[in-house]
Amino acid sequence: MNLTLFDYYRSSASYRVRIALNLKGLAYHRVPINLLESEQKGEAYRKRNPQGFVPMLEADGARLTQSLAIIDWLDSARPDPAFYPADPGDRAHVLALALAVACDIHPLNNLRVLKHLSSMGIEQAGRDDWYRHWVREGLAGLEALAAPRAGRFLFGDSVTAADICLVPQLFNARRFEVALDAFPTLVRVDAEATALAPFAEAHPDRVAPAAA
Ligand SMILES: N[C@@H](CCC(=O)N[C@@H](CS)C(=O)NCC(=O)O)C(=O)O
Repeated sequence: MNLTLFDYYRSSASYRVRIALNLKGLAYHRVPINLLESEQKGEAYRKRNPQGFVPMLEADGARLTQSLAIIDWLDSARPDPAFYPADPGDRAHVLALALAVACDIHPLNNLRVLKHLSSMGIEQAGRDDWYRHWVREGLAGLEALAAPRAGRFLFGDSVTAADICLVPQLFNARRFEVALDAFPTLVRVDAEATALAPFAEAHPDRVAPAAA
């Protein structure tokens, strides 16, 4: 497979896809897109991804967007190790955990949202408060949903798509100094997962551009 990932080192949606590629043992070429310079909104990049977001994966010429769709495609193309349990009910639970991050937390705190708050005159302290509020509220829901069925990982003892979404979200939460004491299951699972090579090798510090 010829794989090219267009990403940004600190983008958590990109971080998810790097983890997923590593878990599948797939080699890929990275093309960094600088979000701070708005490269994702430029004409050249929008020709590849009209939504103007990272990540985007080119796979043998096909252009794949949306991190969870890319992760799902990877799981179909390379089923081992599976990102979802086989049982339909368990699968729905894991997908719900992943979506709790990808749909309920992440979009509220995206760069374009924070920039818009800024353009509405909301100062840094207000933007930080916004960020922390939605992360705390989202993580509280995720902790409550995950804890009863968590094992070594968010669901049972194997890595799933839920862990792939959790780790980048906690990286972001720490970056914005959100206290995580109230989320013991999430913090414990994050420590388990980040100790694994496919997660460690996808970490923003490992893929950061030299000058960052
Ligand atoms: N739902 C999309 C979200 C993609 C997304 O929001 N990416 C962010 C970086 S994490 C981005 O490109 N932001 C650019 C912007 O906000 O202008 C996914 O999961 O791939």
